[in-house]
Amino acid sequence: MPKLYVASELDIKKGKVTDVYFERAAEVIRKSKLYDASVAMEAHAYSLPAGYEWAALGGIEEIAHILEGKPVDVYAMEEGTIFRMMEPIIRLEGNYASFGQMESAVLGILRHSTSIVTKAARCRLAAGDKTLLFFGIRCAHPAIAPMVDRSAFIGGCDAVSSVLGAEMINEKPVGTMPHSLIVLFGDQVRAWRAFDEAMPAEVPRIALCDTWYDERVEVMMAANALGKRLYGVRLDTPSSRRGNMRKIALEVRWALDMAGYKNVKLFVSGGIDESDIMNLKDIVDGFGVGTCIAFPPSVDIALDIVELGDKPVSKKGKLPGKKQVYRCNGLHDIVTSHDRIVDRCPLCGGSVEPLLKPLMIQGRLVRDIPSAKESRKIVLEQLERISTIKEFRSEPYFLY
Ligand code: PCP
Repeated sequence: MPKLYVASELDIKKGKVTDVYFERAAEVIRKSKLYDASVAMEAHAYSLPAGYEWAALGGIEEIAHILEGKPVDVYAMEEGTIFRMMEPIIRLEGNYASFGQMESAVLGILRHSTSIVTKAARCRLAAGDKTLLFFGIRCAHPAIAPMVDRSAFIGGCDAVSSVLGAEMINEKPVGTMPHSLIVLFGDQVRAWRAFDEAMPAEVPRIALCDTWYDERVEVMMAANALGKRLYGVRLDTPSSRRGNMRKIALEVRWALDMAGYKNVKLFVSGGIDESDIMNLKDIVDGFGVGTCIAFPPSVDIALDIVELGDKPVSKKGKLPGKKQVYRCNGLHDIVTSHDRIVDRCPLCGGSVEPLLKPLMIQGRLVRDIPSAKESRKIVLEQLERISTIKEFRSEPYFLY
């Protein structure tokens, strides 16, 4: 019987999704009777992908879920928090034997979600106030599509196209129409009209205008066919025909405006990345983005022991000791020892707040898990502040 190669929630919670060396380490610990190895482990990214000065945290809700019930204390930044390289983003404390085997799953969740949240946030920053829709589940295995959707939404996409993904974050899915519908009708005007007749009023009429003819020609055909009911047009011009997408978009916009269709929105999709968003955002109203968010550069997060018993330790290349990160309103971050209280930002004198806060004590949640919408708001507020900072420091300030 064919099957899906996916792990169940139970497999993950039981620590079966692990590297074999963690299983072997657990066996050695058992046989050596190293039962009381109490540790603190911190997750951090000691470098970020090229061109990144920050990343945005994802995966905290899922990590809380898989660690629930284990004798472990967890301190974490809020999901959606923008962080810099070398900052601890989450700390696990407890007996190594009780959670060490979860490292692969914890990092897998953190890295995958954070990489997507971060890329979506970069696209959001590039798009400014233009609409950013996530069309990316066709790039991901369906078993994890809702995670990909949720991360893209938290990062700042306005909506996701996926039915289940939207349902799981209490949002409405958003989309236009596929080329297959137009090809089935064999006539774009018949397809647009049929869509208009069949769909309830709340579904915006966004005509896909690139199937057979020149974009400008199809856009005017759609405007003439649907008139005032036409909400927008989408151009998904194949790469083989894209001499200059900016000029195509400009010409389409001009033609619509000239014909009295200033209100008709213009959306573009297909192979759109941050640079395309920057290049087109003054002309178009929105973007449908898939692959570049669903397959982002990987934010390399590691989990390291920083305290053994009550002694600071670490492997070389990492800073030993439990840490805290304080942030001021100017988005300066101060990394210091976890037990040092910092009241003021040493860089600007502003008041500061600790970012690592208790999430679980002995496997029990001690704070509310924000909704995807709330985490998204956290991202957007920080992006707003980032956009006003002239020179963003990519490293935190270290206060020993
Ligand atoms: C668009 C495009 C990609 C989707 C959106 C995301 O789909 O061709 O498949 O783009 P990206 O991953 O390149 O960013 P549609 O035009 O709806 O696809 P179809 O031709 O299947 O109708």
